[in-house]
Amino acid sequence: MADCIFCKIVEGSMPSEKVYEDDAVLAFKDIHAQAPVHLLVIPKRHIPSVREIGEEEGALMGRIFAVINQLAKEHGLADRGFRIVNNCGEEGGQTVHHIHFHLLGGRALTWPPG
Ligand code: D5M
Repeated sequence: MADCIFCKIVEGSMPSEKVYEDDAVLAFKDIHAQAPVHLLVIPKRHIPSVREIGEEEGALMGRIFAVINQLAKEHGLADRGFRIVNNCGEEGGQTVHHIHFHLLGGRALTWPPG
């Protein structure tokens, strides 16, 4: 999508600090890090939110979670624990409308969220 900043990151027309890439999935550092490790894992294909996820996206979602698991291990989070966050829609706090999963860790995270 032309006006989507994450599509621009996928295309390479907007810079990012990439930490993982394959044919379908990209991961990069969140520009407003909320924890020592704060990565965003996205499908390269533009999907606006979880509301557009169906059975057909099962393999893609499996790949995304396998990538999250790999990144958690690589960043020393597997033993310590970590959090995966998806914000969906206006009241869910979603600000970028290209589905993304936050991987947060490296400190003790509090609950509940605001
Ligand atoms: O989270 C959207 C997240 O995207 C938020 O934590 C900031 C991050 N963001 C926005 N623009 C960029 C760029 N250009 N690089 C890296 N990270 C970025 P949400 O769940 O939609 O609230």
